[in-house]
Amino acid sequence: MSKVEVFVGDITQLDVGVIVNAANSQLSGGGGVDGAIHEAAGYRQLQEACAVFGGCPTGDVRLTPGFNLPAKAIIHAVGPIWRGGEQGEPDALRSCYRNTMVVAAKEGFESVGFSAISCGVYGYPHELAVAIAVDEVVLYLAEDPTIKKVIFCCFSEEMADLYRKYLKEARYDAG
Ligand code: AR6
Repeated sequence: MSKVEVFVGDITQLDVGVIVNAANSQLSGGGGVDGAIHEAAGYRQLQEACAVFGGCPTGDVRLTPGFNLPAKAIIHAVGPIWRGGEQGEPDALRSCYRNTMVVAAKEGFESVGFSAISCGVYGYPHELAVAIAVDEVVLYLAEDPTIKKVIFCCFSEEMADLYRKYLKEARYDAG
């Protein structure tokens, strides 16, 4: 069975096939995890790779190399900005996770490290976001054996506990 883990720390340190950035729709870089990934990957080369796409719609993802990161590649996922929950935010967030898993599997990556998409400045309520993340990833893993390991990377123990709670409910034991 594929393994799902919870890691507390900096996503730029993860030695995995692909890490998932919480990007904006211009793919223009920014603060938070996006800023940390740009800094660690190499700002200029990552921005050059992103510029080719001319942006990315909310809910969708784009793949670039990892450049100076230990991860081979980066999937830039554009999460929704929370506007109360009635503006399609759950579907858009779900689609970020689904599209990431589809692209990662198609590219043959066996390990994926997710950041908590939309859980920072985009303001998505943490518990609702984690429920979607876990549900969509567990659903995908049941369908497709390509991806052997998924790591939910968080910046706080509070977030890690939420992932552990939902993974337990989904009958996944996370470290
Ligand atoms: N490693 C792992 N997680 C991190 C790191 C890190 N180095 N840094 C922050 N987090 P956010 P969003 C966590 O705001 O809400 C950017 O400016 C953080 O604690 O980075 O999707 C983009 O350009 C939080 O739980 O992403 C967009 O404009 C999570 O990562 C906008 O922010 C996501 O927080 C996207 O906002």
